[in-house]
Amino acid sequence: MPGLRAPTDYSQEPSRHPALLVNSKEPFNAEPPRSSYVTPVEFFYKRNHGPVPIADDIEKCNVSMRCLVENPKKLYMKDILKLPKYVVTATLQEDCHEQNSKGERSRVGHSAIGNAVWGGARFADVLELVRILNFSHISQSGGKHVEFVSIDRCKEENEGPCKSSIPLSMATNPEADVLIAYEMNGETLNRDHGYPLRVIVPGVIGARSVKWLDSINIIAQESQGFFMQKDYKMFPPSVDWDNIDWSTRPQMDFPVQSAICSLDDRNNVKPGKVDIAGMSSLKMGKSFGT
Ligand SMILES: Nc1nc2c(c(=O)[nH]1)N[C@H]1C(S)=C(S)[C@@H](COP(=O)(O)O)O[C@H]1N2
Ligand SMILES: [Mo]
Repeated sequence: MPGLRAPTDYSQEPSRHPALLVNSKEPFNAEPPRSSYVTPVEFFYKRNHGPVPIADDIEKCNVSMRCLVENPKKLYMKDILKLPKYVVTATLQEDCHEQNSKGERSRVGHSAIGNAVWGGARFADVLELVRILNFSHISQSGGKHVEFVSIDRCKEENEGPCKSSIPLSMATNPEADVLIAYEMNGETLNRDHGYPLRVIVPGVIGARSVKWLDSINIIAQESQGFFMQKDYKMFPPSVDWDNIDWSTRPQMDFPVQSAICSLDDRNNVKPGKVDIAGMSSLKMGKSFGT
């Protein structure tokens, strides 16, 4: 995308809060310390698969919409800002068992989970710009899935972009609140979280909320990207790296998550009444209570 570039090394990474629990420095992968109901941006978990892209010229940045659409279109920032703005409080969480190539879970703290107030345009409105109507299951040219393609260079994609898709029926459903977001907690999205534009898919694993969005493809089948086909899938315990069958359905559902946030793991308590606070996240990803 003109105006946005993907560095090949980690020399131009943004600065990060020292309280983050770091799993990996390059690419940067960190979990939040315990905080509040709405996770402050600096504490929000960060999950990158390559160096963080740099936007040099925001006016030139655009997202191309193509493939099975009758009228391919380039969407500039100003076009997206013209659409009605929606503000959605949604939980984002990593797939519950993200693993590295050795099959080890990358987890040091509670979990890579956070709740933020995302601001942006609704995908259902964006798709209407290419004449795909709300509540469509299939576009006129036979598109059934919406693929999001980023600009960053991911190791798993052999230095190519991150790709994921969601069904067209979800993207065109205004009530699903799928966003093309430019704000997080009332501030302009920062570099780690996808500046200038990212997707937010409430209630679906974080991997589908593609950051540093470069293009949107309307396609007949699910995205063939690594993160859809060769990662982020749920298997029963009998499956191991030798007998794994990758042809199963990509994981979309939000794993139910709950945690006790206070007391802390090592608190001593006196006999009697104690207050305990915690959180749980539900299927739709829009509620996250304490
Ligand atoms: N372009 C791009 N989008 C991406 C990723 C990435 O590495 N590159 N990581 C995904 C994963 S696995 C998760 S869990 C979320 C994390 O979003 P966050 O870093 O804003 O918390 O972004 C998703 N979108
Ligand atoms: Mo993730």
